[in-house]
Amino acid sequence: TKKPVRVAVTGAAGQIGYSLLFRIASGAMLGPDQPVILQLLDITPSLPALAGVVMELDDCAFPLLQGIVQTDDPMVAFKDADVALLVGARPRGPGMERKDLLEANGAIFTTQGKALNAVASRDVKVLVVGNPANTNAYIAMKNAPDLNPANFTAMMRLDHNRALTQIGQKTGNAVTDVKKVIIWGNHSATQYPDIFHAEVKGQSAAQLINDQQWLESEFIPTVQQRGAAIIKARGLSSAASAANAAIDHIRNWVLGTPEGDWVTMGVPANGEYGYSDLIYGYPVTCKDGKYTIVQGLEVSDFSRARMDATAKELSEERDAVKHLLG
Ligand code: NAX
Repeated sequence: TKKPVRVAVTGAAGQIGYSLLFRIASGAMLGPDQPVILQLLDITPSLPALAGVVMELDDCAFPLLQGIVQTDDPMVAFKDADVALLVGARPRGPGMERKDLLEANGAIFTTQGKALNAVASRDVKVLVVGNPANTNAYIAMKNAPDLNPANFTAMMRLDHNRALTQIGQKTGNAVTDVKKVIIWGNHSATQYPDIFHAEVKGQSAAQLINDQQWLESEFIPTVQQRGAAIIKARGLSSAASAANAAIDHIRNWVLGTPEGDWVTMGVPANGEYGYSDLIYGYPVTCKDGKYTIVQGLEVSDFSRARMDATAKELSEERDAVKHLLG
């Protein structure tokens, strides 16, 4: 039997946590033969609620779940962690400016980056879900100088999955027929969902759809604003779909992407497509537990303007948190 994988999850008592933990424990993330130990972190006032979630995990009697840690101390939660899902974050409160949100979350991700640096597995795979996800991942990465920066990623997969479904529905095809979409840049309303490399049943999606009006006035804004539409409809932010995207992100990173397709991950930019010193959404393929950015794709002027705009927002976020970097 395989050695258990230690999976740390922060914000474990929250909404996304409630959808995420049960699927990790069931084997949906790391495979049906991979035992796991859950190392759950939340803030002190949320520990009673976390205890309730742990009671429910116990009551599932998951065969793969070999242990559960509950704590309000990141040094305990991240101890020897192989995978760290950083979900917990400070939500934007009434009257809170973007700057205040960056500041409040900056403090959380500084502490968590330092704790990962001190106690996590040297190969820990980190996925930041808590918003602003890309900049939070950047802060954690900068506060973990002993870990490989490439192991810090931000979640763009929900946006990627949203785009797959929009294209499938528009063309009347199954989501499995749609491949190679890209969400460039930031997990925010400036993200650029790109269909120009996408394929539907092997055919160019852009040529098949051939509708610039739909692209600019429907597809791009629908994907960009989907989070807000869900809050409006549900009164709460996306949770089950966000948890599903986190599962997809880690599963592909660990177990690989299928031949002939790629996924979007927010990863450190080192000059690819002209961007650097940011956590930027790129198309990646994964093999043997490592991702590779897909290089050399042709970029039109239409795409470049949008890729630059989202990079500009990311560099402004980065500059606003410069004082928090290790
Ligand atoms: P909830 O407010 O339901 O849960 C957040 C949990 O985090 C709470 O239990 C809270 O006590 C905990 N928490 C707060 N500060 C913490 C800290 N310092 N250490 C550990 N735990 C802490 O939010 P939920 O709906 O679960 O969303 C979590 C985060 O995901 C939010 O920042 C949200 O904006 C973000 N999202 C990111 C998405 C993405 O695609 N990247 C999509 C969905 C979601 O909006």
